[in-house]
Amino acid sequence: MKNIVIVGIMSFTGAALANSVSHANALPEPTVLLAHAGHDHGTPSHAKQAVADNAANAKVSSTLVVSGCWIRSLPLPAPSGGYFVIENSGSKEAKLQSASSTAYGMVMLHQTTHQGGMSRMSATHDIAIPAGGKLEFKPGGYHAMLENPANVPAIGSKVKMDFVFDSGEKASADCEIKAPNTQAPMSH
Ligand SMILES: [Cu+2]
Repeated sequence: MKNIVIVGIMSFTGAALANSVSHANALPEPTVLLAHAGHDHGTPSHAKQAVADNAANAKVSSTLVVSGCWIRSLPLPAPSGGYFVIENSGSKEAKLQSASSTAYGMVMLHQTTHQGGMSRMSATHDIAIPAGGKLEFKPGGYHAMLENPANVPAIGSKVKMDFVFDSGEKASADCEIKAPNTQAPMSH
């Protein structure tokens, strides 16, 4: 069967969007329509810098742990997807505010939703991880979208990602770069 792919048009503006090209064509899911929708807040460079500063200044959390991080690396100019599990062993709900990586110029938090046979991605933030619980970021759900690599990381290498939470704390993970056709690992 031939996948029908319609390239999403991002509605925000800015230098980062020179590459507002297809997210979709390398995803192995039987995508019918995959459009980038609902972006109303692009990340101007000063905001990006603020995110990086937040990560640099934040204290490492003792209760929030990110594990199993991997990145499905797609050929440029497509953005690559980042997937991981966040566990919160604390007694309070935590909200993930942003992610960043020194290897990529821009990292956004996205959510894929499915409705009426269509998949669409939208930018999101303040993603809640319940007290004593965990949240899996995976293809077809919440994920990070990584754009503008300084140098395209080699398959099999690892890049560090930082995650900043509403508590002002951060967690970091080493994320393995995987090939475009990598399927999501089986979840438990
Ligand atoms: Cu996305």
